[in-house]
Amino acid sequence: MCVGKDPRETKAKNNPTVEKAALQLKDQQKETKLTSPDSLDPDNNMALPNQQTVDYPSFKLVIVGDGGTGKTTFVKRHLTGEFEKKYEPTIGVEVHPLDFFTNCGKIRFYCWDTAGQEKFGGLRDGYYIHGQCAVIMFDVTARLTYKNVPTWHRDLCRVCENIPIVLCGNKVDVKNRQVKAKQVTFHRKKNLQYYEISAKSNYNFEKPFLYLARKLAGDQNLHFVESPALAPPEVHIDVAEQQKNEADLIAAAAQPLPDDDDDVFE
Ligand SMILES: Nc1nc2c(ncn2[C@@H]2O[C@H](COP(=O)(O)OP(=O)(O)OP(=O)(O)O)[C@@H](O)[C@H]2O)c(=O)[nH]1
Ligand SMILES: [Mg+2]
Repeated sequence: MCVGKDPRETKAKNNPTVEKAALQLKDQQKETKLTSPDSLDPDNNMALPNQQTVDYPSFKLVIVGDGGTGKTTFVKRHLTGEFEKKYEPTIGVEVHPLDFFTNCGKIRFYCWDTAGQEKFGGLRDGYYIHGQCAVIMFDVTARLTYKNVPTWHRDLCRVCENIPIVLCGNKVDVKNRQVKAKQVTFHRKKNLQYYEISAKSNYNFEKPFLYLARKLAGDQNLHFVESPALAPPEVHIDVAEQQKNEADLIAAAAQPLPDDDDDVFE
């Protein structure tokens, strides 16, 4: 459920523009049956007006999360082959088309890379309108960015109901992480997919896109037939360490959810 106690929610609920857009989205989603690759709608482009549109299925992917968690870096691995060492906060939103080749044909994600920092947030809710899938990113080396995940999720779901969402814990290449794999439980409460990723080492880069493509196509067997051209890894991940993290995640999934009232993280 996406209803929360965040004060911003009340503000947006009273905002007729956002409300209207959300209703329109609901209608649109009812009409568009994304149940099989055949029904992927090639005209359903979510590019900016001055952006090239394409004659293969394309989807608006909204990427949110605190400032500095690595959203822009993640998107740019695919796009430019460059890793941004210097942190330059995104202002408002940047839209990047990312193409993937699947056994069902080509698919494009228009990645709406939003600004995490409050002061650069711009239209925020407005950027979410007509979002068809989403990535919520946090930084495993910064506890606060995980604590803020529920707020990002609530804000997003207020505008985009029932879209597939992937939670990504980025920067798993860093040795002393603050958010351990087994402490990540939010996705289980809200039925999201979770991946540990490292934009810097390309670790699991494709996983979020593959998950979303499968959901949107309604085909669990969809797979990528070509790897996207990525920049060479900047660092190499400690494979043994990460295998342990993945094992911890699986073990944690078998445990009952912590009995905290929605989203408290110590
Ligand atoms: N170690 C490590 N650093 C990373 C990784 N991904 C991003 N960074 C660094 O994190 C910093 C922030 O990255 P950005 O991609 O600009 O963060 P953002 O989420 O787009 O930030 P906003 O635009 O403010 O919302 C940069 O200095 C990146 O070099 C990663 O996987 N590992
Ligand atoms: Mg950015």
